[in-house]
Amino acid sequence: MRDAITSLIKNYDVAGKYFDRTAIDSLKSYFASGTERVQAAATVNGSAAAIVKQAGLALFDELPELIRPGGNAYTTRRYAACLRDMDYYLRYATYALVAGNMDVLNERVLQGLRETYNSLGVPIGPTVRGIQIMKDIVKAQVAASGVADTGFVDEPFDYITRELSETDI
Ligand SMILES: CCC1=C(C)/C(=C/C2=NC(=C\c3[nH]c(/C=C4\NC(=O)[C@H](C)[C@H]4CC)c(C)c3CCC(=O)O)/C(CCC(=O)O)=C2C)NC1=O
Repeated sequence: MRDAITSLIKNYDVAGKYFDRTAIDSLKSYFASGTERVQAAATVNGSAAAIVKQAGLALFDELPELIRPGGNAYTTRRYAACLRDMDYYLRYATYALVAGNMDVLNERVLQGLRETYNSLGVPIGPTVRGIQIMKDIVKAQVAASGVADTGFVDEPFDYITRELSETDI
């Protein structure tokens, strides 16, 4: 599992090079954005359960067929599995935000996920929609906590979306 710094060091070490201008700029931006990334994680940590619940309600409101007979989230067990998956995405998104690197998502979340979903009939489109709804809720909360530019919050949610759907968003 890598973060912004270890991945940079790895790349430069492989080439046997000192940090150049590009590396220094990316280190500067990683440290400059550090406080805001930690603030975003703290905001999510304080209200993760509520974020997942709110996103789930919004998703099922938008796509009620998911929780009707025949829907993939129909039955208490599958409804709970769906919300649990949303919670995984949220938690790992905060790790990736703090790391400033998406590696943790590849390693812990995305490996084999499409295949699992396909074999269980978990629909990708609605899952991705749920992830995007969570992104919007998180961004609003992070903004409310005083972070002026919440653009960086998009990255892990969009990354999961892209990797899961393998299509442009
Ligand atoms: C930490 C990394 C990690 C991830 C990401 C993960 C996902 C994951 N979700 C699963 C199931 C599931 N995932 C869903 C999710 C949904 N169904 C819908 O209709 C919605 C669109 C969506 C919620 C947004 C459902 C309903 C199941 C149960 C499917 C079944 O058993 O029939 C399964 C199959 C095993 C199980 O039920 O626990 C896995 C492995 N597991 C992991 O360890």
